[in-house]
Amino acid sequence: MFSVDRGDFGPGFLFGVATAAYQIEGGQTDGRGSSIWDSFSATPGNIKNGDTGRIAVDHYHRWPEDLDLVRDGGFDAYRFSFAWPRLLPEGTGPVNAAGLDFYDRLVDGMLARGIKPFATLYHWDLPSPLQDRGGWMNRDVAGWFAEYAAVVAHHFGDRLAAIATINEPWCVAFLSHYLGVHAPGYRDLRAASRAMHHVLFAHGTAVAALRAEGAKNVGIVLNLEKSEAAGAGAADRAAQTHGDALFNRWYLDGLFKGRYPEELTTLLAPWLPEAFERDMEVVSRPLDWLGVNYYTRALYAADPAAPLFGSRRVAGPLEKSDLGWEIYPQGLTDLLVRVATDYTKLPIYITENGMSETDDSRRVAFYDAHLKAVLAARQQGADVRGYFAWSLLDNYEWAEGYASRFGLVHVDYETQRRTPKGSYRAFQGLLHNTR
Ligand code: IFM
Repeated sequence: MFSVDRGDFGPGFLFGVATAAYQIEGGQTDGRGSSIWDSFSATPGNIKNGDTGRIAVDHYHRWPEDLDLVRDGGFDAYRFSFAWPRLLPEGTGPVNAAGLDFYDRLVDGMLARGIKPFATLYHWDLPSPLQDRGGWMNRDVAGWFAEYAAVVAHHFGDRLAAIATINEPWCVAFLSHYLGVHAPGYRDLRAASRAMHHVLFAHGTAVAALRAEGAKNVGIVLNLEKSEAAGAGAADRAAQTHGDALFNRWYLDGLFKGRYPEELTTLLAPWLPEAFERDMEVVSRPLDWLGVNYYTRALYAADPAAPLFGSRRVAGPLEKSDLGWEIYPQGLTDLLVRVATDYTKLPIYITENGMSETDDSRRVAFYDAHLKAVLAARQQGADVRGYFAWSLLDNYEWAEGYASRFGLVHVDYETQRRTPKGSYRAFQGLLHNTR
């Protein structure tokens, strides 16, 4: 049970749940092409227990039951992603009719249940043929992505409540091309620098392609962290500034100020694409909304031996999720107020917030505290219009495989049986106002 009331959020505030295609669909049939996650997860050593998304939670076949859960939970909206390789198996060119059919059924299934579809175009499953051509390192990705965006907008646009271009560009670029933790698993500064720019250039290019097809309510989803200095000294404060630039400001400044933080353009100068400045008008095309995914804070300490800026993330003292992420609701309030004050007056949606945990009573407490943090941010002027819990179901947590459970609904991976947890019931109570 939560301590907040639905009425506290005012009329029109949307509550939803979120998922992503590769993490739940499975269904690698019916003409779906290969994605970078198929080969990355098939490569020994990349993923805990060697888990893959080949079957995932079989949402491809079980979507009616899953949408019933969204409806019965009382949620207004469902955030899902289209799988690019299901729609365009080669990444560009021929469209897979069975893929269109699947998403027709899914989107119509939401509408039939009174659920607003919040779509994401790219939640990390790049078609493998495009990776063969350099993927996010190749500037041409902007054109490939715009072609795919236009297909989606043309076919589904009038049925979608909102469209986000990219989910978590930091992960697409840095986590995947510098830290090597996600597909395609590069550990290369030039690869990362190029991906950091191309992901935002592709976003801006797709915004125009979406609008040209009549799409409304176009946005992007950023993962933001509350960055703080580990100690009070100047060196740790500088470390925090650099960490914040890499994680938050590259994306916020690029999108809303049309320039990247100078400390990064200087540091990455040898590796960034030539004349990237010319693209900044495209990168910063006006949007209709901003999505914020929030999980934790980052604590930075100075360490001359640390790569790039001599800035290292260190473990903090706060209570943690089972992934070791500190639980810090105040950080969500602070971030939202910062975004609204320093960057944009656009409507903000919390597009993801949640906790990997097997003890569900801790998850209920997590959500309760973060819902209060959203209310506090609204009171301080942040125009937050909705909140999506991550995630509807336990699912494929990327490099963590199936070991990590974020769901409001438990999934038995042997039988695919779905069982609502207490956290699902807590949302149900809030949204049906029955607590
Ligand atoms: O599961 C992921 C999701 O795909 C993107 N945002 C963070 C979640 C939890 O790690």
